Amino acid sequence: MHVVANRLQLTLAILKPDCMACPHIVSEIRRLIINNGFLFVQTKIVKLSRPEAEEFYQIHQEKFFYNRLVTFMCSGPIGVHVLARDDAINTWRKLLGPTRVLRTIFEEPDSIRGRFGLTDTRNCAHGSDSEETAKQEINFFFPNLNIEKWKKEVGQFLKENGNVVYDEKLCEHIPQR
Ligand code: IDP
Ligand code: MG
Repeated sequence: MHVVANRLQLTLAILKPDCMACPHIVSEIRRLIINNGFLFVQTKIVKLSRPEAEEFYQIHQEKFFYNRLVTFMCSGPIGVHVLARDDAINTWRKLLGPTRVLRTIFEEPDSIRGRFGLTDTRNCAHGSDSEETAKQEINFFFPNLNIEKWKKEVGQFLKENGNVVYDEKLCEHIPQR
């Protein structure tokens, strides 16, 4: 496992209800995340209430797709992951591929959305789009995670060649202190 300790960045990834309904797709995406050098910092599987989904996507409340997006996002369990890597935000969005699946399946067929997305709304997974939104989104799901403290402590630990082990059951990398 190689992680660039001094440029760690955190992002929020969500495996959406369409994806979570297919265990083999969940496994494949988790494998891709690990093979692309990310650490799973925190994981939880939750089902959002409608008000929670509305709050998470409030930035889109004026968009034509808002209602169907919120309905979809609270239709079943979602897998929520805080991921860490150097350049985590852009790297995860690049792996995901563009938002609109019906174009992405032609333009970036090897991306996650290209391979597994169903429609423009049911597009398999989410990724934060900036440091600012990553912070807000991580805080939305994991209010007790102190991002700066985590980066400092785990960054230092990794720089000193500290080892992390992936716990498949928890879907988290655990520092071996
Ligand atoms: P992103 O997820 O790639 O950041 P956003 O523009 O932030 O894309 O949109 C949030 C989510 O809203 C998308 O992931 C998708 O589920 C849904 N969405 C975005 N644009 C459309 C659209 O044109 N039609 C239907 N659903 C859309
Ligand atoms: Mg977005």
